[in-house]
Amino acid sequence: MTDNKYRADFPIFEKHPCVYLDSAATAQRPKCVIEAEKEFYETMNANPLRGLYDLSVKATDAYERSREEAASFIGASSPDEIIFTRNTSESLNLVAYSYAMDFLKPGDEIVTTVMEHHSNMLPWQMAAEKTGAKLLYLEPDEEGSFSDDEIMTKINDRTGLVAIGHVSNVLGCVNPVRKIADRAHRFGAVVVVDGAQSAPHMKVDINELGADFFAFSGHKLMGPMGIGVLYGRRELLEKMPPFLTGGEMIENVTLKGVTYAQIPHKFEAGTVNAAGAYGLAAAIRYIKDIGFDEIRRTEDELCERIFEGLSKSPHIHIQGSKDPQKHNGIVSFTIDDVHPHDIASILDADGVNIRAGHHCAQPLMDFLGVQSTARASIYLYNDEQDVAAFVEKTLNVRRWLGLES
Ligand code: C6P
Repeated sequence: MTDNKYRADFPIFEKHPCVYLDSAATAQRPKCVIEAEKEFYETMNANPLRGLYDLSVKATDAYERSREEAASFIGASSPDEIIFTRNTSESLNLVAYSYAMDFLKPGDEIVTTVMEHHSNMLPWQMAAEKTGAKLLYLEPDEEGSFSDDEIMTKINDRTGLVAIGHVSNVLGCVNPVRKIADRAHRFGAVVVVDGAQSAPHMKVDINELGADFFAFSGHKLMGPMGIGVLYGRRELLEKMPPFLTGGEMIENVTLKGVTYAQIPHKFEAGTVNAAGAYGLAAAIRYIKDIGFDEIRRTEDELCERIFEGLSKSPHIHIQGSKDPQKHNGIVSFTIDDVHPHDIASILDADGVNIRAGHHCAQPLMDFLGVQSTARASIYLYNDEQDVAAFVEKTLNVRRWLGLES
C-alpha cells in the first residue's frame, strides 16, 4: 500500500507497475492531462488560428487560454511574451538563432557554465562560431556553487549574453540566477535561463529571477511531450527576426517580401501543437492545485531517505552537495568498480527505473572526473516504498556482481 495520495492519479502505475525514478528525464502524466488531450481531439479539434467556423474558433480559444495559463504560471505580465515550442531545446535554439546570431558581434562575450545540459551549451557554441563572439564558462566548486569571484570576473562589460541553467539535471543544485542576472544587467547583457529542471519543482517568477528569456518543457512537468515554452521579454521578442518561417506567422506576403505577425505568432510557424498546449495547461492546473510546498516536501523527504540509505555503503559516491535539501530530488551517484549502465540494468531487472549515462552534460562529467553516473530523480508521485526498493537494490549491486560478499 502506498502512502502517497497522488499516485492513484497516474494510470501508468496501475498499467505498468514500476518504481519510476527517472522524472528528470520525463515525468509521468496524471489522468487529467491525458483526458485533456483527448478532450481537445474529441471536442475542439480543428486547425487553430485559421478557420472562421465555430470548431476552429474553439480550438483557437483553447490554445490561447493555455498560453494565458503558461504566462501566469511563471509570472509573465502578458501572454504575448509566451511562445509555444516543442521543448526546452527548441526554446533555447530560438534565442540563439533569433537573438544571439543577430545581435551579438565579434568582441562580445557569451557566458554560460560547464554545468549546462547540451541544450543550453551547443546553441551558444554555434552562436559564438557564427558571430565571432567569445564563449566563456563559469566553473563551480565540487558542490556545484559558483564563487562571487568567478561571476564578477567572467561577467563584465564585454558580456552580451549569459545562459544559465536554473537547476542542474545532474547535481540538482539551484543556481544563483538572480545574482548572475543582476551582474549581467549592469552591463546590458541579456539573461537566458534554462528552466527545464526548475519549472516542474518550484515556484518560478521570471521577474524575481531577472530572466530575459526562460525556457521549459511540458513533458517534465507532467504535461504532454512535444510542447515547450519560451518566455521572452516583449522588447526583445519584438525586435528579433523569426526563427522559422511559413504559415500563420505573417501579416502580409507578396512576391517581393513579407511583414511578420505580431508576437507571439511571429515565432510560431506552421500548424501548432494546440492539443499539447491544452494538455500543458491541465498539468499546470494540476500542479497549482497541489502547490509547490507540498511537492517540495515530498521530494525533500524522499531525497533525505535516499541519502541516508546510500550512505550505508562506503563504495557509493553522490555527486554534488552533501545536503539532500540542495538536490531538488536529483541524486547522481557512482559505485566503485561498477559501470553506471550496469547499475541501471541491474535495478531494471527488479522494476526500478533510473537513468545512467552522461545525462547530456558531457562537459560536466569531464569536470567531475567521471565518464558517467547513475541518477535517481524524484517527483510528487514517488513514495517511501519506491525509495526503499531503490536503496535496497542499489546497496546490493556490488554483491550481485560478486565484488563483495
Ligand atoms: N534533460 C535528463 O534526463 P528537452 O529534451 O528539450 O525537453 O529538455 C532538454 C533539457 C534542457 N535542460 C536541462 C537542464 C535538461 O535537464 C534537459 C533534459 C533530460 O536530464 C533529458 S537529456
